[in-house]
Amino acid sequence: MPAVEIAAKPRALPVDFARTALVIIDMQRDFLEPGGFGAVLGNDVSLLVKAVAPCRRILEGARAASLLVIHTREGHRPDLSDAPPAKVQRGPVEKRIGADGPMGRILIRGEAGHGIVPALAPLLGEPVLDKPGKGAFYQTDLDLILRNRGIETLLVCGVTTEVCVHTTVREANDRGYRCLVLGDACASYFPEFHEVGLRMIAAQGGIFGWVSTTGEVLTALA
Ligand code: TIU
Repeated sequence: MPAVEIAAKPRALPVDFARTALVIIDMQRDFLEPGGFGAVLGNDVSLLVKAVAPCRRILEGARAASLLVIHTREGHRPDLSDAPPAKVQRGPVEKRIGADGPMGRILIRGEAGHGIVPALAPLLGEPVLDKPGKGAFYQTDLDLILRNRGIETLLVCGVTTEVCVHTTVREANDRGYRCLVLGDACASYFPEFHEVGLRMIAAQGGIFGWVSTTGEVLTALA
């Protein structure tokens, strides 16, 4: 498939969709629903819910175009053996990773809160990566999966913009992938961090990648 130009900041990006994957970061109930980890920390989760519909639109578009779709989830083993003590031992004991929350143990694999929100549920055959860190490359086989498929460009969306999306984009950029971040399909508990996070990606000639929208990508896919 020839390259198609997608309007983006700081400039349009030519994309070969045959070598492009959609990566949806951590759209988990723990972050998005009342009673999850994010809400327990005192965050307004409605700020994140705004990203669900754009994520759904780009997910449907990617599936229709047979793009590789990858879902990630942040979380840990029930025995916390993969959770660094420095990550666990923060904040009040009752709000830490592994503590009991309204949707099961916080950020523990297999618990209800760890699951992806129903609107974005993975289909059979779509890789779901469980990651112990903020970045999707750290201690996962994401790079191997992408290289085996000849992927060179990532469409990235999910939550939160300045934490797991940013960390993943920085990791991907250093590994040679072009990252096109879909700004409207990302969100943060801190709107100002979301805005500045997107600006940071596109600054300095696109220091970490490109920033666009679901609408621009869907137009290019059509
Ligand atoms: N997925 C992700 O961003 N994990 C976080 O912990 N984000 C926060 O903003 N806390």
